[in-house]
Amino acid sequence: MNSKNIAPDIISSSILDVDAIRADFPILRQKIHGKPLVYLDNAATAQKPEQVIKTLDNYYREYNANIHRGIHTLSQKATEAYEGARVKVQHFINASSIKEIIFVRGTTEGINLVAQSYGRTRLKRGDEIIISEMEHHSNIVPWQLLCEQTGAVLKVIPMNDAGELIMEEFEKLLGKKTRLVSVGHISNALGTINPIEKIIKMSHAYNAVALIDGAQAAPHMAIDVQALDCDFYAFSGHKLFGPTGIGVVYGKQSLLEDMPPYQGGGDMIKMVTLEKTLFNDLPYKFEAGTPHIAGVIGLGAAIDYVSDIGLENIAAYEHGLTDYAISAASGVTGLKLIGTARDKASILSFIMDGIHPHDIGTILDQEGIAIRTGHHCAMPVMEHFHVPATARASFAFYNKREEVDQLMTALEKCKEVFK
Ligand code: 7TS
Repeated sequence: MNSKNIAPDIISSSILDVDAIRADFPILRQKIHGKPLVYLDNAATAQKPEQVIKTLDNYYREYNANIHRGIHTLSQKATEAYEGARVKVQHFINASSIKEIIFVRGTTEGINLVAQSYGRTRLKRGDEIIISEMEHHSNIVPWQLLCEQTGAVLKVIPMNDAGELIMEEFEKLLGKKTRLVSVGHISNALGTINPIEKIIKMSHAYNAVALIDGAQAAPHMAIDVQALDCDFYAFSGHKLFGPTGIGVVYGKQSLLEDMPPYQGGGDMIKMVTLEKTLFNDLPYKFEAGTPHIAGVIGLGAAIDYVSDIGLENIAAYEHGLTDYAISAASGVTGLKLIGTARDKASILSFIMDGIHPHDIGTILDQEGIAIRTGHHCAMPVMEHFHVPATARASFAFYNKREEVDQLMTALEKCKEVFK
């Protein structure tokens, strides 16, 4: 089919066979308060396809065993599956080696690992760390803790009222003392896609390392850590249609080699005497104790699932869906979008005249529609826009335009209730 003559929104709505995709997600078949579930809280956590659920079930039924230590068949099978998932992650983000893929609990633990292992040994009093005004708390608090521990100073890139980073201000913050820059790829509270290529380049020009919080990006766009040239990249499995309690922090091998372990325990050692320990090689040096084996294997299955659909297709489809939702929301009088960046992904944060976001959430729930309301663990964003909370609808590739329409109808109903 020659797509050149077809309107872009028709192309984007037909990129994916969404009905077939939805059939893979058993949870989406249920009713809430007698209405079909409309799940629009994907930025908090995404639903799991049958392929992931079956992989977890199969692991526990067929080859549950501890890894890296057993000579028996089950342990070898579990180890193979666990390390196989590491290779899947490596390809998924195009890392140059499996040594650069560290399994952690999630984005939060990934950032804390870098703050404590890299930051605590490298930073000293007066050094500067730069984050942005739109960060999730998990990309703020670990740096505040590090500053308290080392005497380093935290600087913040401000944003404009559209929810875009002010790059001229970032340029001004960079200097000889900048050691580390840590920014979100996509804001969970606003949906802004940040110009991270530029941010990474500018950071490197000042010899600072750059960490990217990819929690909201990994489910929505293809990530290539080598092309980005970021030093660290963290994301969570549960937002990527995988299990909770598992995530990844990527780090450049040259940096990870020189970093001390984050935690001590089994599996991260080569040899222990009561006087001294010889640490294991990468990536095991950073994976102390029995890891979330099922989680890692399930994450591998989730990566297979999204890779089969294709991240480019997902991004194009969701782009169309987000544009459709933004345009539909503009037809709801009294609704104000929070976050109107030109480059925006899958998230619609909003407030409504005279209705508290929590009331919106409650009424929508009665209609079977799940959204999140609150500060979204990004209180500085709320402060910027002088609101205590927003209502937030966040989309995944299994969401349809009909669901956006249902959301808008339910918002009109909210207005009726509070008239
Ligand atoms: N960074 C961003 C940008 C996030 O959106 C989140 C979670 C995290 C870090 C932390 O991820 P975790 O998996 O370690 O918890 N964001 C959300 C949210 O928007 N609603 O619930 C969790």
